[in-house]
Amino acid sequence: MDALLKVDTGYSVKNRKLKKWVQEIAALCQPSRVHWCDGSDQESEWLLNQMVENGPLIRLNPLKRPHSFLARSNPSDVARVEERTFICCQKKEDAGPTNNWMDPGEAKSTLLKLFKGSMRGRTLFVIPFSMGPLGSHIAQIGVEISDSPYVAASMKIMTRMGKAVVDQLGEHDDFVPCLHSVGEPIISAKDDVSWPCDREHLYICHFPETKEIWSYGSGYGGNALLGKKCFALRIASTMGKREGWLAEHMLILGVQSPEGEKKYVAAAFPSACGKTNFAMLIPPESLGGWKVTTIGDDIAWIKPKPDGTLHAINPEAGLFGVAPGTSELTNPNAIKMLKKNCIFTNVALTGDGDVWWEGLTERPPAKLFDWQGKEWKPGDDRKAAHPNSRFTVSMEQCPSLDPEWDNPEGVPISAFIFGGRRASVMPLVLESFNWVHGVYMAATLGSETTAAAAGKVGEVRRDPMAMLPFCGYHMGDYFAHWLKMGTLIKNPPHVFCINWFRKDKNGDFLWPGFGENMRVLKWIFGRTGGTASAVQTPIGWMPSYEDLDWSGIKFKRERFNELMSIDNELWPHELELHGELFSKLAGRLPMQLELMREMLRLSFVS
Ligand code: O2Y
Ligand code: MN
Repeated sequence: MDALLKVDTGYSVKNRKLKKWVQEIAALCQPSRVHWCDGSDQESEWLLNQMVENGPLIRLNPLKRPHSFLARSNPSDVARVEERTFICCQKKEDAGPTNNWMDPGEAKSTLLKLFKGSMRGRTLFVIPFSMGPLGSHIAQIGVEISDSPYVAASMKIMTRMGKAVVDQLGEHDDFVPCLHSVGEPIISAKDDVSWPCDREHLYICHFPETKEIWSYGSGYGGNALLGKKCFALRIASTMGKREGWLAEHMLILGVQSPEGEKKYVAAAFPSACGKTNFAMLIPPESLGGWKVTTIGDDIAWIKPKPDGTLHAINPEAGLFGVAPGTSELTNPNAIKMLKKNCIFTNVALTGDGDVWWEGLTERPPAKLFDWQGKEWKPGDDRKAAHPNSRFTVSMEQCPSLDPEWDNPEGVPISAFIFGGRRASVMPLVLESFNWVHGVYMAATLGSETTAAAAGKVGEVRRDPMAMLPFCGYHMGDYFAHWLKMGTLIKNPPHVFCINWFRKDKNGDFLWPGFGENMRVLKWIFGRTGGTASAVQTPIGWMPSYEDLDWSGIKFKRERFNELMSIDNELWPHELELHGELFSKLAGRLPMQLELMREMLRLSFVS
């Protein structure tokens, strides 16, 4: 390594593979300094202070929002970029038709040219992190190299990060190297900008066969915090397939009955369908003492135990939640969680140094600075906060945090819930007939696109298991893996589909949602214990009006019937659409799913 390069280890690193990799990357990227993150609070202060001094952070008013910060990104670097996300495996067909593919050799030679000298003038941060409780048999270790202090500070919140991870790794070779550069070297002092990025050469590349991640050009969220979508979903899903476990885009929550019986469920919803709200649900008091506790809001790693049960951990240690729409009404626990120690990104700034976003209050403050720092007033024809603006906050600040959230053994899963946003067709709740049918329901999950998502508004996008952008291999093989998992477990969890978003003919939502979702969760809880009744329909088991607990609200039977109705004309069309997804996967689609579609189709033939 260059003798002039300042290396700030601060602690001893024995791992030869890790040291060698860091040296090679430093030689390639040519940073001015190398800093090995220790994960301490002092280090975090140092990172945050330097970002307040040089951008991109603004310190918020400590009286309003203690120890919290606002980051403003480059206006072109505001979200995950699916078009520039690649699975780089040897054979294109192993990535499947739902992923972008690049040949690994070609990806590396393209990216090596970009990484060469990409960190000039910057500090290279070595960020050791554990996905999952340190030392858990379900957890995995990664090391991210990044030239972004925003990434280093965020990884401290989002993962278990620092020296303890290097100690845990010892001399083992088993870590996932995650290389990241924002791609904007500082050649002379005037070149530095507060949010560097290189949108013209954006690549988020995953190498599942060698378990590596290379990300270039973006400093935002899922593109840059590589422990999250890149490792914990895309790479981990391929590891799970090889090793017999599941890496899923699922929240995990605990449900406790008034009698003290506790169960855990894992739920998958596509992005922007209210996962964080559901993970922190506050049950209505009228239901009499039900409690919901939170293990995680986005990702679950799920492994079979020798006794045939499935146990899950949340591999993350923080939330990177979407701000717009989060309010005292929709998610009071999140509002409490955000009172201090947060990094907000691309929300609006109030005149008195606090944050605001659409939906936080019924009426916006009279004067704001929008997410780009421009003056903004109510009635202006643009949003004050970016629709994908975010908060980064530690799980430990969650008021509904489950006492088992950090248990290295994970928690036992009694039910899987899959949900999309559907104005019609899908009833409020549905239980599968069996595991294969459950996998079918999950595989054909669809959701209508919103303004924030890709596609025309209202178009149904098939999002199998809510994993469309996150499965690191062929979707047909992924379905086969789910089917196989059912055979490895003694009592597979019950599988449910939910839809909070069904509308009436006037376009109004039929279901109140939020805390009232507890009524559905209570039925699901009862079904897993064999205490709740259901009626059989052509598409699964459903509650009758009497099977849901209506204490404390007036919800008319006719409205319930509309919410649960199965339209004999829409369903055959829906099954045709499932067929469109399946034909894309032809050749690798498990036969059981095609047979299940045929069986469902026949039940609608009169
Ligand atoms: O746009 C981004 O980079 C964030 S995307 C995200 C963040 C947290 C949880 N889920 C998601 C998602 O897209 O599913
Ligand atoms: Mn997500």
